[in-house]
Amino acid sequence: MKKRIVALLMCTAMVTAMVAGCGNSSSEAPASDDTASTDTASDDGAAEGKDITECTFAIVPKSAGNPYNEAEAQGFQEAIEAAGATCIVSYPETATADAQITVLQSLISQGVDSITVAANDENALQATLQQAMDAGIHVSCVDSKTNADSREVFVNQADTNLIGQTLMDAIYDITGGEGQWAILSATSQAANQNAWIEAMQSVMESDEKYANLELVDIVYGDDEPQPSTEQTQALLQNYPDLKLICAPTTVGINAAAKVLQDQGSDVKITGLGLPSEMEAYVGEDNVCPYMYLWNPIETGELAAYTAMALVAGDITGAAGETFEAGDMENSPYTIVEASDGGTEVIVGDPFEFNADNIAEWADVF
Ligand code: RAM
Repeated sequence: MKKRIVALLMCTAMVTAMVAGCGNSSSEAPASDDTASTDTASDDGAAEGKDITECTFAIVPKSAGNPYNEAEAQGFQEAIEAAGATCIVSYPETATADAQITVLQSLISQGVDSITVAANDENALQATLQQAMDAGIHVSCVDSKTNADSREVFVNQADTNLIGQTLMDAIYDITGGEGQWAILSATSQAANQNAWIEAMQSVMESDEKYANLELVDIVYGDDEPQPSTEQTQALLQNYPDLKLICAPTTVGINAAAKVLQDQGSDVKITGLGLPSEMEAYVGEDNVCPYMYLWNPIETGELAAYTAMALVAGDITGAAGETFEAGDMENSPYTIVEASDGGTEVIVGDPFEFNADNIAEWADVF
């Protein structure tokens, strides 16, 4: 994980195979089963691409007002604009599928060339995203995926099972391997949090080592500070023997840490947090001994390179394909099979933030 996004030097020439212009509108785009589609894969498997400098790339984050989403959108926008293409950042009004559908419909009618979405629901966007793909718009996911039928590829911030294992190791370590703990999640429909929670649960069930840890509750703060605060207070009230809360959401961990610190509670918190929001709470003797995340700016950046590679026809989203991502640390990236039958590209590994490094990262994101 790099500390700063160095100037995005990707030149447009790197994205090859440019023939057709961009700006398909739904009215002029062929249906998906139309053999004349501009993006039909050729015999050798490569797609016929477009000149990305004439194309518009949209990103639809989960919600507005969440600094994590803003950092991700920032990375996306910087990479798209550095390549000479046009970027639209469209935040839904709330962290719901319905609000995202409204935004997606608008992007489809504007005739954008590519939509990258952080889905608020794994299945509820399917019909709308299918409509986008039928209109010749490339669809990919970042942060939180749709089902395999509603995307060409998913840009996953870190391997799902590795996140589950990493968080369980932290929970085991901080609790001393025994006692009650609870999860404070984002929305109940969030595909990314649900996948991480499932991964944590399977780690717990697969090893006797975790037998003395009791997961007493999973609550949802909707990725909003106030509900997350209230859910934390309720956990403390309902479970007097609680030892730890794990919040796999930057909004949740921040709200919970504040409650624990304000109450002088002995309950510890860990999970996924932004260093800029958690600096005051992280440290061995603090409410959050340590926590994890990745670089959300880089996640957005890789999502941009992925979308551009799809539109340029450099990739189709199939497992085994490789593409360049400017000066990103792990470039070139390879698309792999995802556990849901679709494909994904993984940005990197989760990174531990602790007393030793929190201050330097707090300035970055
Ligand atoms: C919150 C959001 C986002 C997630 C991070 C870790 O900001 O739910 O989707 O990836 O937490």
